[in-house]
Amino acid sequence: MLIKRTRSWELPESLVTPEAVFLNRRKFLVSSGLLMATAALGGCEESEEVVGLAGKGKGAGEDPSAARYPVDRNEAFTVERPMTPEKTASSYNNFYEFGSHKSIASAAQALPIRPWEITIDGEVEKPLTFDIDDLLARVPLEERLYRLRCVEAWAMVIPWTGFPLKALVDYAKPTSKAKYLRMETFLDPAVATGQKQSWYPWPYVEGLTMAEATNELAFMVTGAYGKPLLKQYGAPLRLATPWKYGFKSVKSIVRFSFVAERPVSFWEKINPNEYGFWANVNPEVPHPRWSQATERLLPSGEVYPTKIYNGYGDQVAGIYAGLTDQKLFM
Ligand SMILES: Nc1nc2c(c(=O)[nH]1)N[C@H]1C(S)=C(S)[C@@H](COP(=O)(O)O)O[C@H]1N2
Ligand SMILES: [Mo]
Repeated sequence: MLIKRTRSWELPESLVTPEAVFLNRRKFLVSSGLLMATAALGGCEESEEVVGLAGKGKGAGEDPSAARYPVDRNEAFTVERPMTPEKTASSYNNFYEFGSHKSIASAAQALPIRPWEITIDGEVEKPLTFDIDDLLARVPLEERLYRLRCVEAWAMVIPWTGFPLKALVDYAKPTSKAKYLRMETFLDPAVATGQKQSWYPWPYVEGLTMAEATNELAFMVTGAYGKPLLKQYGAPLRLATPWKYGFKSVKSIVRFSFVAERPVSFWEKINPNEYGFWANVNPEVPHPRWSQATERLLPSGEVYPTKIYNGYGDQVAGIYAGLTDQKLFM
């Protein structure tokens, strides 16, 4: 099916509010009969397919937030290294829900990312549940170039789109009892076959202290490479904490819980001797089974010395002053 589009909803960001983008897009769908077709099909997955036929292409086109991308880069967050090609970043992933190897991108396409409800609960003034598109329609987005350093000693440089996690914390209104933020990935073994492996403690859980969660570097990611997040990156919402090993950057989040007790994360449950709560990058603290002194930048494999806090010490070292009794680097 070929559809001629007027593209009135693709006006530059500066000329329209996000809400107007959505309304115009809806109008477009009605006038072309697509919305009725979608309604008749009755499901979100079908509507993704219908929109995909309108020519946006796989990945970007199926996502109702596509019209918000690309956004301006915040040049305050940049990296003195070459950006990883999109082809590499989108085909070499850790996402154990879809397999314990790096080639999970095609398996991850089974994840339905609409509707996507997010719950905020625990020590907050009022628990909330909202839809990802309600959030995306309201929150200002920016692009940041961030390092990504996996505990396995490979590294990338990725242009993430998103917003500071602090904005979500402020919106949630945590009480004074909240000491940690616990984040949880979806649980759906029917689509994520890795979750059928019952020896893993599903769902994937990660946590930050409130000081970490409200640090300017802690970033909620909604997109990458100028497009809505592809499923393999953890669509529609994942974390980026670039001063920590990559496993802290939990994917496909459905729940944010403000809690008094330190959460035990997925990898910490599996092997507390190798993966701790803090997981800050440090060249001088080896993993029990390998050195962290250097890292391989993908795809070239070029070897660079690892930097303390992955090069972000100026922004985050202050968080850890006084925490001398903690294993901050594992
Ligand atoms: N839910 C979930 N989140 C996850 C993982 C995972 O397996 N499941 N892997 C982590 C690890 S080890 C890394 S290095 C990064 C990888 O992110 P990327 O695939 O976007 O590069 O995601 C992290 N977040
Ligand atoms: Mo990782």
